[in-house]
Amino acid sequence: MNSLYLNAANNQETQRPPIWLMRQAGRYMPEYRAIRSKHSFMSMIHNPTLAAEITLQPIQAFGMDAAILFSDILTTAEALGGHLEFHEGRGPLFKNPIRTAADLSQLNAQTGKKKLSYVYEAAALTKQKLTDFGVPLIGFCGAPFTIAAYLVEGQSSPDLKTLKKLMFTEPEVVHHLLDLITDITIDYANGQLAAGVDAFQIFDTWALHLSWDDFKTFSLPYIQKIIAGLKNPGAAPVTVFARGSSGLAPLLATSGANVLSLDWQSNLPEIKKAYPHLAVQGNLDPHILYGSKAMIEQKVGLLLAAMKPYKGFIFNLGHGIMPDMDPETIRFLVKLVQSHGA
Ligand code: 1CP
Repeated sequence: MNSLYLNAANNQETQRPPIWLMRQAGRYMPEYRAIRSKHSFMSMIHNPTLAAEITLQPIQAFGMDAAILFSDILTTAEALGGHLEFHEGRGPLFKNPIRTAADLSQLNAQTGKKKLSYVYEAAALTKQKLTDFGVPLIGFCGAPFTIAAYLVEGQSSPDLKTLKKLMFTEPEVVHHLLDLITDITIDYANGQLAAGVDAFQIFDTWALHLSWDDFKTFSLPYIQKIIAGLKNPGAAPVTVFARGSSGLAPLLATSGANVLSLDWQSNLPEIKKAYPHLAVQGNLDPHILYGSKAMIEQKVGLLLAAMKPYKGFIFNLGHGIMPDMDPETIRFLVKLVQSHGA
């Protein structure tokens, strides 16, 4: 197996940095849109055969050094009892937002755990199909705070006002919700690892709204609990991603994760220097990919040069590929990084 990604994630020397890209399977690919035109997003993630096929699409087309399972972070929220729908152009929608102590009774972690086997089937099938390509498979989940944000807000929110009101009026309700999410997520992470994923990533996309203190109260302990709850610690490297990570990096470094996945505001070499025992992943601003080839070469060159002295670097974007990006640009980027040091 191509071990560049796993070696870098385990903070070992690699001949060149591995590259994979958040949202590498998705709407920017015509192959994805061809399947999507016939199925709803939810039916795609619930179908292990389609999920495996879509996971492989970017590997077949561009040859990234790792695959990430085609799924979504909201699977746990749905299994817990959230009535999840995706509406074209609007993103996720929960028809039963959780905003009071009474609402919590709609959620059940124990029955929820039994509803996620479709993801483990998708992971196992994908692993089988990946043998021909020889790249590792990354499994993932949402961090409890980010999942709570969707369950409380009921949809994507610019400021998490409803959740924040609840945090500062009835914190015990929020902690109860975070406990339920953490419980199901520990089971979920172990289920994916048992199905064969080689690495695991925790996405705390909405942590950027939290102050330092509130991240310590409402997010970090739950991420720590998930990582501490892995049955086979150290067997598969764990990455933690947060937006707003330049400020939160010192706290993320205490999460128990092996890899810090950082957004483009972070000074990657400085963070690597501060936490030499951890690997870092990131952190090209994805908008740069709208620029000319010369611009992309310049910006990628700067990042590669800045990280050259360090082991344990995984090239990625600071956030996901946008749906309107040109697949040829993605091909160009992957080749550019893979020819580095050759
Ligand atoms: O309409 C469509 O075809 C669906 C678009 C889509 C895709 C391709 C969604 C809906 N999710 C995904 C796949 C996905 N989501 C992956 C697959 C692997 C890969 O990266 O290739 C992963 C890892 C995610 C994770 C995810 N989902 C996050 C965390 C990472 C991030 O982008 O910050 C979040 C916040 C979600 C929620 C979600 N799912 C889909 C959308 C449009 C959203 C975001 C909505 C919002 O802004 O709140």
